Amino acid sequence: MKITALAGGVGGAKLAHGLAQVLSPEELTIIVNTGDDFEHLGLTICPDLDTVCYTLANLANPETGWGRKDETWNVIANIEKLGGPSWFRLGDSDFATHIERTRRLKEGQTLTQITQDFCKAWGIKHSILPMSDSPVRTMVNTDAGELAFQEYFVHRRCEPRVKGFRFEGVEIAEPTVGVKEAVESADVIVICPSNPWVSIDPIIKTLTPALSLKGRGRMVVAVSPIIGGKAIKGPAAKMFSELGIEPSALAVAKHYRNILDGFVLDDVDSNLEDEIKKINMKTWKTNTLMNNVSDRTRLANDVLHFIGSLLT
Ligand code: FO1
Repeated sequence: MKITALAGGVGGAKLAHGLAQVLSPEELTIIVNTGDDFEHLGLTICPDLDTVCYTLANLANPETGWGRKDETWNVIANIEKLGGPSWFRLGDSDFATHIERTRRLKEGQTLTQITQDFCKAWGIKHSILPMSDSPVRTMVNTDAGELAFQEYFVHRRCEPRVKGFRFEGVEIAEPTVGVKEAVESADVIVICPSNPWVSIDPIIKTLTPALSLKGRGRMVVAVSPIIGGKAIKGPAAKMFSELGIEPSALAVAKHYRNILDGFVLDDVDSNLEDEIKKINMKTWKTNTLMNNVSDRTRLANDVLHFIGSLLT
């Protein structure tokens, strides 16, 4: 069975890592959001792509989920001393990734090629694909005006009230040949527990309408990033509230209602199961918290059991 996972940053990376523990590189491909990418300090930074790669390579910082473990901070400290921008915390080892990626992009290599080479260098066996080689930039419409994603997320700490989102460049961005192949050959698409608005929607909007996530018997299954009305990490719950939707696993299921066959929710949300079933999807309840690597593998196995039950 072939599975293609769609992932954003930290939460998505954890499930992708779990899936990579139990599925071979032939069985699993991971497509990653690049809507969070931005140009900073003259470098192209791809936070979600790097988070997924570092996580699968066991190089990720266990405290933050993003950036590198055992990191040092000399470059950013010296940039700060010189009066440069230091609000986006780039570590010394992480800097090397951005410098080398930017050099290769300027040479004309694609983000897909570069990511493939980096994965090889970091010992990652599974394919990790950026959703597109063309830039797509998530813009957040807020009460403080329209903000580029990292400006909203990191610099302004998600404080402005969200009114909506725009994905700049999405109309012209094409899914890559690898992404098309990964979707078309997949038996199941797994939407990882990432923010639906700013991590998964940019992927879905870039892939469709050129590609249909469903189709030819392909199923789509999502894991809720919201547990007990709260996001495990990040502003997903705050975004739902500010957009006038009560944050819950049910709200996530409704968000994806046109594409989902199955939905994985946390045990603490069992009271929502009947409502979710009413919107025409199968459900699976489990502990969706991923505090360590064995949790990731356990959840991945649970998702695979659920998929197995949907296929029979
Ligand atoms: N997130 C923060 O909250 N503060 C940071 O200073 C920060 C730096 C950073 C550096 C490299 C990287 O790959 C990610 C980084 N992130 C940081 C995380 C990132 O901006 C967000 O988690 C994602 O874009 C949302 O998925």
